[in-house]
Amino acid sequence: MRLYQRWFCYGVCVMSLFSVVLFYIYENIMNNSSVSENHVRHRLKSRHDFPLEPSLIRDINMTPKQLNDDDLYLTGNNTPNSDLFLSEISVIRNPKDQETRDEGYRNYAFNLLISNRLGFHRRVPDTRNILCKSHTHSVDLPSASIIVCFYNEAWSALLRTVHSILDRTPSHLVHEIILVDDYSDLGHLGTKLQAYLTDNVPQAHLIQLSSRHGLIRARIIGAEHATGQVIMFLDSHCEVNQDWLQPLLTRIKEDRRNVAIPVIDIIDTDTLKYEASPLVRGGFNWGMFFRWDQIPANLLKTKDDYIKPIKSPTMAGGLFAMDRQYFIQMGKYDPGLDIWGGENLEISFRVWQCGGKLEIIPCSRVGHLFRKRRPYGDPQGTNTMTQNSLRVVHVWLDEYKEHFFSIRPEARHMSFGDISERVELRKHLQCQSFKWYLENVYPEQTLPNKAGRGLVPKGQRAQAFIPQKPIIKRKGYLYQREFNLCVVAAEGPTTKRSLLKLGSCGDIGRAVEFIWQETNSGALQLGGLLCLDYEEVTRGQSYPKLMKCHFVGGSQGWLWNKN
Ligand code: LR7
Ligand code: MN
Repeated sequence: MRLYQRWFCYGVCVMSLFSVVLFYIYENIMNNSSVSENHVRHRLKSRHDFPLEPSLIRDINMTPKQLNDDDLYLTGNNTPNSDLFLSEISVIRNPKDQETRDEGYRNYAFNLLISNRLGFHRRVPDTRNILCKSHTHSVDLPSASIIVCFYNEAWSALLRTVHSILDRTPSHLVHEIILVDDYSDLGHLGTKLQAYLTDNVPQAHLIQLSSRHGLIRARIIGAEHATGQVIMFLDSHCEVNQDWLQPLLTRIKEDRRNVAIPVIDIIDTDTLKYEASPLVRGGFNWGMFFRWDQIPANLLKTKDDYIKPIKSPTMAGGLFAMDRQYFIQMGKYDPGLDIWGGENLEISFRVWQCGGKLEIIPCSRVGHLFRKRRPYGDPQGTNTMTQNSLRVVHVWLDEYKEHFFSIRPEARHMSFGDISERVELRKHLQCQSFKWYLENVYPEQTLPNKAGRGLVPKGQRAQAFIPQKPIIKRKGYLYQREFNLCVVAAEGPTTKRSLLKLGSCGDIGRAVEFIWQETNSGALQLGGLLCLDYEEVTRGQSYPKLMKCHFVGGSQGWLWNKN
């Protein structure tokens, strides 16, 4: 009996090794299969011979339509989003490059040298869940007026936003692009921009405001000029992803009271790398700051739950689609909100309390440059965020505004202007109480502790989702005893997108890079570095790969199968 068991075990081991070998053979065949793919790959290689000149880079980015295999174009080593490519185009070759880079950080808070060298067109990785990729969209969708407000935005970032829309949106869905210049004082945004748009982007209207309005009133003005059935707001440093608009429009067509929000991917301010964000939703803290929350586990049970609309208590603010008439009927924005901040929570509370819904649409993804500081102030030098928050709490929070004051006692006696019209609007729309909102929309929200400490974040800037601190449940090797092999990273534990293989376990007891940590979110983290992720997809075939950890489950949540 024992002998039988042993032979059985050998059999299983040999079979599994065999399948690993088969898997690699398959990979190799896939990588060398068709003549056209080889041709593309060869061409890419020869065209990317280093050092790269900016003109050449733009040329590469201008020609994606000639390529047959999108995925190949996007997953190679020298694609416009690869580490290698981005580090090559970050090279400073002369004092002028250095100047561009410094000026960029000073005026725009990101790496302008890379942004300029990327040009107006770049392919970005398709970060959608694989289930989204087979969706077909109705041909009969409302078209959108896409509204982009900007103040002193970098030329290349602004025009990459515009061109990404044109490059990746079916043209019949772009009713118009409305650019609202909020009284910028940078030379390139005046007549030069108008001339560029006239020649190259006939769908665009440029509205130049004659004084600084701040992003909220600028958006109201943009929306008042719009004539499309839907309005879609974007920040002026975004890159939209594949089929981003259709899922948003679909949801609004289903019910005009749905306010549809894309997943906001991250464009890194230093490298300009486009990276997928994990699926999270919007919340807030009692200091009236927006924050990202994990999605409650009971909403993400099946595979399909990851692509269905997800109700979100709040929105980050900058990127959303709304039926235009509904936007007007719901009171647009509070025009008393100045320059920056607070309008995101205001519109979130208002929509929920007055009969609408905020939904994050996982199949729609848009990249946003998350800056570490805001590179502009407001003309009066006041703190608009606090004043704006005061207007929001006084109109929408009822008795819960005391929680805000317990954290911000100094705000209690600050002025916030006349809010009577907004109070009237709330009555007119017959909106629910804030208590109703907390109980029905955001039951996960907790009330501040008595001391009220620790709830006001240090900065007031928009942030990408900050990964949770993992709790490690256990650590160990993934060990194959008979052959003394371990599950290891095929390309090493520090290489992003590395696949796995069975390999040497190294120096057992010492080699940290062979140790897997299992966390409370179900993550499997190798060597304390990258996590096993199944979202990344190559040409229709999906294998788990090592990716940056986010510790929110989803594509990095693993279960043990006892068998
Ligand atoms: O006075 C101004 N006039 C403007 O037109 C100030 C800004 N703007 C423009 C600006 O050029 C940009 O296009 O308004 C847009 C937003 O300003 P950012 O990019 O400085 O804001 P942000 O990305 O730091 O801030 C987030 O929160 C803001 C609160 O008022 C707005 O809602 C932003 O749109 C919002 N951005 C996002 O939601 C993107 C995801 C960020 C997160 C989390
Ligand atoms: Mn922004």
